[in-house]
Amino acid sequence: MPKKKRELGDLSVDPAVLDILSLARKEDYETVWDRLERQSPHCKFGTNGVCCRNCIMGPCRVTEKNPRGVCGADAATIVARNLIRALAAGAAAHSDHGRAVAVLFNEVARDENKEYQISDEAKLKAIAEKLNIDTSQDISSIAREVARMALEDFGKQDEAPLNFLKAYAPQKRKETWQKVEQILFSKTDKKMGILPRNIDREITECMHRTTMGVDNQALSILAQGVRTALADGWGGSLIATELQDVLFGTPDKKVIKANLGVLKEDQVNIIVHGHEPILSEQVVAAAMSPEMQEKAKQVGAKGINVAGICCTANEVLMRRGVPVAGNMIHQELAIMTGVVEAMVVDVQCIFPSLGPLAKCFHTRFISTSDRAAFPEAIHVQFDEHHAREVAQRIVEMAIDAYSERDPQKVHIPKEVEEAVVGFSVEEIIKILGGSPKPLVDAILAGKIKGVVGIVGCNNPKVKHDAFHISLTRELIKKDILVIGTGCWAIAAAKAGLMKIEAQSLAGEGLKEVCQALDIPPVLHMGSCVDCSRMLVLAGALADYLKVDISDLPLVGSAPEWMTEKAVSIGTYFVASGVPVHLWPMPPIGGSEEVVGILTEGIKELLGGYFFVEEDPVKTASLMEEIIMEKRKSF
Ligand code: SF4
Ligand code: MSK
Repeated sequence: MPKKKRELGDLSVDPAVLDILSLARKEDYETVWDRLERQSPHCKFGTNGVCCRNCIMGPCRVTEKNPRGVCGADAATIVARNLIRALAAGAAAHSDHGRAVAVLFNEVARDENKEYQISDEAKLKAIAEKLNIDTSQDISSIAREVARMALEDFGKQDEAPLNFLKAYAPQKRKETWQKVEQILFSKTDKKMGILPRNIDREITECMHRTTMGVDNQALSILAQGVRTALADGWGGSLIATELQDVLFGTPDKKVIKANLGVLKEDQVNIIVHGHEPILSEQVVAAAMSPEMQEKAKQVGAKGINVAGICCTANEVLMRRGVPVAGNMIHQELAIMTGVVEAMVVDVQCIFPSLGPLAKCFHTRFISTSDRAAFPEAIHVQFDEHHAREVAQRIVEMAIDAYSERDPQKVHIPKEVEEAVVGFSVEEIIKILGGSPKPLVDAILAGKIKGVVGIVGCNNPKVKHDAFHISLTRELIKKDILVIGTGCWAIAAAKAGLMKIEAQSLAGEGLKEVCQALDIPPVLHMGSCVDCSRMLVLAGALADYLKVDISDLPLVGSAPEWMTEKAVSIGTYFVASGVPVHLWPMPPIGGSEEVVGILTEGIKELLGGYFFVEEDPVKTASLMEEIIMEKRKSF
């Protein structure tokens, strides 16, 4: 018997989503929620992390009755191995993004690529200073040296920690990491390094250690997971953010528009979706050129409208003020509006369902990366050396599609919200008058009790945006400043929580501070790789107060997480000393030992730890308790 579909109201809190979902049900367009229903109930072995496919003597599924795989691996080994394999994949995604930026930056520094340029010399010098590079040299020499040190972090073979981690992590935290390595060695007689040496090496070592018959002890496996996550947060992701700022500009405060209502009936609509601004910056520039705008007019459109989805949206809205059509779960729905001429994608969080769906419309679904192919996509190979030409070709394809639009299929939800975005660390410090002091003073005075950083995704298992919004509202009511990135940030923007008017939703203390600074109580800090901005901000506060990050009243959360990247993000925050909330429960329930290490044992060592809670209001209260406890010794 076919399963009964969930009520629409249970799927999302976003009226634009519900509007398109009722259209999808009427027209029988398949969505992510339909596929989730067909995949449910999910396999319990997978959900608990006790299914192992790491060799062909298996697959093995361990149970109480049958507690070991064919090779003898127990539940703790299998769960820990599965977890760090996911973490390694997430770190690889962020860091491969970082590498692409570093390689391009190196070419620009060497004058080998004229399609891009150094846009922010002040940021370049600030990075160089941190890396102890002589900033009295000419800009190209500084850039070449920064590029060398960034690329070295992906390839050096010595045992020293990453250049960028050494340059950016706060002093006390670096001491904590060294101490933890010594404690682990003295307790176990086994070297358990957690300071990353080379971004690629840590990811490779995760894969090596988790192959059959190598590392078979949960603590040892998880320590390598911590090292790999640190290689991502203070390495790959940080390099991506910092060098993107140099190439494309460091974000500053600006007002943008958010939700599906940003799509325009009388214009050529291009959606950029994925993650890397190397592509999207060029598409935006090409679309805005007078030549392309004129071409669009020749086919009867009033112009070209570029909007973003997912973290590509976050990249171009932070720097260019490009409107955002939605977060991860909007990707199929945007096509269903019938007005998207081109959906242009690169890597990460892109549903392979988009190709077949686009075929029901006039939409050109265009893939661009040699790392990512999709069924029924039109592939236009992106090439950084001919970036403008390729971007122009893509825009022309969108213009050509305009005349094929079927007016019968046009259905644009009216929802649009305004949001104030662009809060890079540099912009926050500028707003604070040049130093973290006013923020620290507000925290010390109790006007702001603490800060919560929220990250991550949408997951159709969780009512879309509901946890993000409810948790954020509860926190600001409690005088807790909320900062964050990724699809959470888009949820908050769509819900109006990033408007200046949202100050009225904050508690008295937070409201007063936000009014004085003319900022919303909820700050958009960028894309998922820009979680590194939150690490840098935490580090700046810790160094200013000469304390460790774990002493600060900070908490993290990934309330609707789904991707392996979130495993890495959550772990690098925990390893940097921040307690991190998660929902849904990660696939570790099959081992009490692993759960114990990640929720308890790790706290003694690193100060951060994970906790899981399903209810947003309860989560906010738990976070407040943690913050108030930290404030006692702050
Ligand atoms: Fe089974 Fe061990 Fe092979 Fe995993 S590594 S599939 S537990 S035999
Ligand atoms: S896009 S990683 S769903 S935040 Fe970065 Fe959104 Fe999560 Fe993808």
